[in-house]
Amino acid sequence: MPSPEDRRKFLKVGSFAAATGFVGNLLGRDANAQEPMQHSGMKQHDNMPQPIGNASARPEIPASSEVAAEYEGFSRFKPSRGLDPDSDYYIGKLVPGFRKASDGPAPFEAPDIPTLPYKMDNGVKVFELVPMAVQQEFHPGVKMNVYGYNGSMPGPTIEVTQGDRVRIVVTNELPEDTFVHWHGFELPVQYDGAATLTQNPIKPGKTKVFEFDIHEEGTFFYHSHVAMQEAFGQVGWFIVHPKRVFDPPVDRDFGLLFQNFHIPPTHTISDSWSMDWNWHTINGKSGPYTTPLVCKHGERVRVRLLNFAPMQHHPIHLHGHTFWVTSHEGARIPKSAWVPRNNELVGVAQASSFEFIANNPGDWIFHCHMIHHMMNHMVKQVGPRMRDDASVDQYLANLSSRPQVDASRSDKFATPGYPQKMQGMEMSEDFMNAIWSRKEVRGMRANYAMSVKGLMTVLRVLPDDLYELVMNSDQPVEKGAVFAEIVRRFGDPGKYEAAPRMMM
Ligand SMILES: [Cu+2]
Repeated sequence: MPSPEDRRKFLKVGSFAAATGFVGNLLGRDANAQEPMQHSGMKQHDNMPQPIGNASARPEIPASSEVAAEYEGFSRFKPSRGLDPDSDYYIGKLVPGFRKASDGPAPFEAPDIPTLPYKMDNGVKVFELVPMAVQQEFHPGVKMNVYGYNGSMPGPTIEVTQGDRVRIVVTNELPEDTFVHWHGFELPVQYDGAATLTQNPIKPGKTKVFEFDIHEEGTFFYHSHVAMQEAFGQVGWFIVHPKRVFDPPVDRDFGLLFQNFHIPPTHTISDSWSMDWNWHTINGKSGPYTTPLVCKHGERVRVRLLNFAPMQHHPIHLHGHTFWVTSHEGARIPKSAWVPRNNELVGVAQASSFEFIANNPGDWIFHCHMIHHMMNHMVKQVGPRMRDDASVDQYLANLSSRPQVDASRSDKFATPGYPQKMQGMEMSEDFMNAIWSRKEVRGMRANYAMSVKGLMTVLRVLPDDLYELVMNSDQPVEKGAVFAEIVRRFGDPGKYEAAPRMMM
């Protein structure tokens, strides 16, 4: 048994090798593009990008708004708790958004998922839903063959209001039978879509019409009621806004739909038989291709989370904020039973809503906390490497030429864990261009994509002027500039850490 001192040395050497190997891999094409790695204790704020915007760190309530900045010790503009756990305003519990209830519900926004259009027919909202095979780009250039609806995986969002009557015309374009279940609705039994218990299968090329009244409100979803089709991705949001907007109203209503797949290396088709899951998607994308949720400083935000993993629960964690769990599935929880959390376990086929005041500016990671879910395409690549750095091709034709087996640990693989050297993780120029092509990521730290992986996304809380810059302007924004500006206004600029520079 090595001494603690030896173990520390072992880990230190291993992790340093891992870190430099990782960065070196990523930047391999142009080593000069990277500045020397900075280490703590060094003066770094010289690298701070130029100031952008000129607002102070003291945001003001818009003149037209009737809301306040402070509520019994809780501030909508800075991290704070409020004084009394029994107060309506403790951790921002009932602190209103800027949006008035009379403006109706905030629009539902699930990044990367389209909304299903409808037509009115004599007071009925008519939707056309087409179960079909879909090619879905989990990562830039990484296209997987999955099942979805109307060309999308997850399927497009059905969005209605409590009290609506809906007609959903389902035409099956899959090569096999399907069923569609309207998850959570209290509807007449023959429309429930439970395989053969309540209806006959919808055959390939055939159409079935579902029609029912919706008296509930909340977060629902539709999905295939064939287990293997569920594991292939057949699910979509079915959002029902309440007839009377809830008090306090929210400014943002985001949706994050979590899924898992098992797709072996070199395959594009999920193994729905698997007990293990190596690809993880949020709204059909894997981190860092997941699109950040962007809101304004001081807003009241709702995030609806749906876990549609086939087998695995997700402890979902948001940094920098405490949220209230305000609903589960199709029901608002009475306010007296709301629970404040920063990590909430969302079980398979469960939907939970989180509400909070975005009072802490910055780029906050929003992720599943299970370590195998914080990584895409987990495949075994750790431990002793039998033939280190040798390509199989070199000796496949002539096995007698194969390299010597070396079962000892080499320096490179000294750290007992992953991701170590991130072997096999491709971050080509095209990949990085696609990552940075989205407006939602503008001004984030240059190497953010190295740490937002698998079931991870980002909540960006931006002061008004930076929100406008990122989301609504064409002005070029240097990588890291928005982050630096937030540190400058709200943080500790003297301790600013510049990210290693990258060409992309
Ligand atoms: Cu998870």
